Amino acid sequence: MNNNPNIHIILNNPNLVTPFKKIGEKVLNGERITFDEGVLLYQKAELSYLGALANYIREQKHSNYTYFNRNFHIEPTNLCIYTCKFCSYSRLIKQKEDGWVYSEKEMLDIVKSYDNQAVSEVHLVGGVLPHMGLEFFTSLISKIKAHRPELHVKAFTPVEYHYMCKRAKVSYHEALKLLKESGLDSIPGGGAEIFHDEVRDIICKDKCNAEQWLEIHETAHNLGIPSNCTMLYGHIENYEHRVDHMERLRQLQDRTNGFNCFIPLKFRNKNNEMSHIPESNILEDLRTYAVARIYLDNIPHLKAYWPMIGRTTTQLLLNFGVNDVDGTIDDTTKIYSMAGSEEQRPAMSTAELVKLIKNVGRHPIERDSVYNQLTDYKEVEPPQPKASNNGFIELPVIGKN
Ligand code: V47
Ligand code: SF4
Repeated sequence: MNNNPNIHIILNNPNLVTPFKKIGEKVLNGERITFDEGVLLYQKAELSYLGALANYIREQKHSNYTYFNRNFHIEPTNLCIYTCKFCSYSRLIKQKEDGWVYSEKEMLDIVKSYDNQAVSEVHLVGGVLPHMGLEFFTSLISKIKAHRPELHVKAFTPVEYHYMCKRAKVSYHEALKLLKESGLDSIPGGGAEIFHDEVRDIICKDKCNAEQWLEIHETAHNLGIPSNCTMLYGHIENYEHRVDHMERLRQLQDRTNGFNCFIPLKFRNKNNEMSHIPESNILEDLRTYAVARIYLDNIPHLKAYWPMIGRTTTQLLLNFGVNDVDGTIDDTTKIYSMAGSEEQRPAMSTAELVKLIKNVGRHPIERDSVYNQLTDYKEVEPPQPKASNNGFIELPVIGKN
């Protein structure tokens, strides 16, 4: 089912100017657009045109399917030695009273608290602290796997990997090999922000740089560890910076084919050092996702992280290239506050998420972490949530790396 105006109607519009006709033809022919064309799309393309192109690509690649998985998050700590200006979640070491640092046992207890739930993935990521190094995390991951071998461990970002390698005086290859042997299955997309130095030097100067981020993902891909990638947009960056960011990801993907999905992350401005910067509006959000779908022709999936972007925008984005809406869980105990999130209650059960997807005419599929289909919810009734806390469901957290 195609929810957008037919791409041919858009492309046959006599008012469509030559560069956009050419880009449209490239998309129809499965050809790649250039850097300049990416920038032009951001600057000048009509939203309906972008939506038609992005939706065409989405449906060519994934038909009407919309994926989600059942996962939970663990953050070892919200203290961090780094000082990214956009980070509204972690606390500086000097503000320790607001922070937490979990022990290995506490984190294993969190894993065990999901023993009776049909979750398929744990997403493990947090701030960077000196004592949480390579040894600490290899031990933690191997104990998680010993307890629940089939649970997919998606863990850490190049920010943490770079720091732990430096401290342990080992290469990226050695560390990732060791972590893989301990049970690491994949790497989430965080820490990418905006690669270009003009932006990175201002918003997150002290953590791993673009080259290190890309090298760590390339090393992981070469070891058979798949990963995701992100872009933090809507702050001080311009369109050239965004396309440069996607260009670097596209080039790496050409070499390794190791990225599963791209996740544009809308900058939220509450409780951080960039609060004076207004947030992007919804039109800019739709535009950003659509251009990403068109530009990143070699990355299979485009994900909307619904707890941050919001439910309604997520539904709209399903017509602007998005085919994945991240995770859900059906039972929980606590709610984190997530400064600046669109959602007052950023948590959804499987049943709610299935409904959200079906309400905009899409076909919900529960997937595992590497996009194998687990359950087709077109006909199947989703499980009803076990409301352990007045119906509230634990929300995934953001702001790490
Ligand atoms: O790298 C931090 C972002 C990222 C803010 O791979 C912010 O499946 C908006 O990468 N406003 C971490 N964004 C989260 C992340 C992620 C999330 C969900 C799924 C996956 C995946 C990855 O969060 C950080 C940073 O770019 N972030 N602060 C903020 N104020
Ligand atoms: Fe630390 Fe990550 Fe926050 Fe930066 S974004 S301060 S690396 S937790």
